[in-house]
Amino acid sequence: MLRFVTAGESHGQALIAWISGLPAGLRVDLDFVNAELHRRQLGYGRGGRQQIERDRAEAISGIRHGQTIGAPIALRLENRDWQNWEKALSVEDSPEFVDAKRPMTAPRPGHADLAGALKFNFHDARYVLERASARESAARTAVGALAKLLLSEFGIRVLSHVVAVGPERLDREATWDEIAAVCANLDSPLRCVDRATEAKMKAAVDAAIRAGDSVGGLFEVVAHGVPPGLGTHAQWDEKLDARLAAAVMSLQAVKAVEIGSGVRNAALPGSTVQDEIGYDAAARRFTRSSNRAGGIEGGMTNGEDVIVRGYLKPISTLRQPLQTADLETKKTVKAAYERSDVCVVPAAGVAAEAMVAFVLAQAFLDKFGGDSLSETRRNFEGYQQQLQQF
Ligand code: EPS
Repeated sequence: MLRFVTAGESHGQALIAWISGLPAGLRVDLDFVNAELHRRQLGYGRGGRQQIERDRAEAISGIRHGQTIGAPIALRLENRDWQNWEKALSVEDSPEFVDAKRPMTAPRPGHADLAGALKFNFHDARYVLERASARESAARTAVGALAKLLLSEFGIRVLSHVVAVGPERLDREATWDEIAAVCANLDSPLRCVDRATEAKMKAAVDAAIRAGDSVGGLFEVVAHGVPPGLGTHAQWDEKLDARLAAAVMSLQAVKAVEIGSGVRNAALPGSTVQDEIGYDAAARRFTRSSNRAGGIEGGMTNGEDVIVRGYLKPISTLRQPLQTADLETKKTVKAAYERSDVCVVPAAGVAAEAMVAFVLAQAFLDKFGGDSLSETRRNFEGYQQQLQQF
């Protein structure tokens, strides 16, 4: 069973990811993992933190001589900012550090601050916000890179692009080649496939910066080369669309998830939203005239690209803060402001690629199994033959 958990606080010593269930014999290129971490750090509208961090994953178990060994993998990502927080967040309750604490008692509307303070009975939201921070998505990105390495052994790639920032929106579909090209271009400010739209998106970020505000948006994750038959229609909690939605929804600031053009389809006649079926005799495969289903029908992949969209609320840390109530005095005050991002849509897209890749890798191993990669490959090839002979 493929699974992972993470540990770590935004300004603590490090982020940790623990991954179990990858087959033995998978080549692990840590440069690829680190390149993914770098991609997550990019994007126009990020805060000062990304100038401090140089995210890199160190493997401390489960990978030997460049490959997985069938043992749990632990990854460690150092927080460079820790050196500025060692006293404020010291592990020991040392009296000499009492004054160094940085309590936060003015909860930001929209952040985990108030709900977490009530739940854990803290009159200081510091511990809550430290763990709730989207910094945690760096650990997930490292996990997702391992999932991508597994998937790429079978010709599956997972990438993303930005469809909307604030009110500015790409008004057409992007092709796989366009998405691959914009992902390869690390200088692209917002990873949008259309230059003119991207310029408008950038202006929307600038306007938010000027106003002390923040902007949300929409990213689209696309998995290319996915075979039909991952996931199942048989049980609610095994349906692949449900698992993908939960995985992407679990990312910080994501408030809605869409598969394919699900949201738009709801308003259209049934005859106009399905993807008609054909057959390519030469390639011996079924074809589709469109992909509005986002590659999933009945909770199973259908052989088309898997398309998952995530809608991000504008992040809740505002330089012009909203009204809140102090956790101690209960008096009306302005919400706390800490250094923050103004726009995180491209970064969230990279973290969402990781989540989609992980869920697809899970579904892939559910179907093909294998304790070693060669065993997984045998099972996969047998299925490919079955599809060819169908
Ligand atoms: C983040 C690091 C954090 C935040 C952001 C995500 O760094 P810091 O709080 O030190 O500036 O920029 O987290 C949030 C948006 C949030 O609301 O907590 C990162 O590495 O992605």
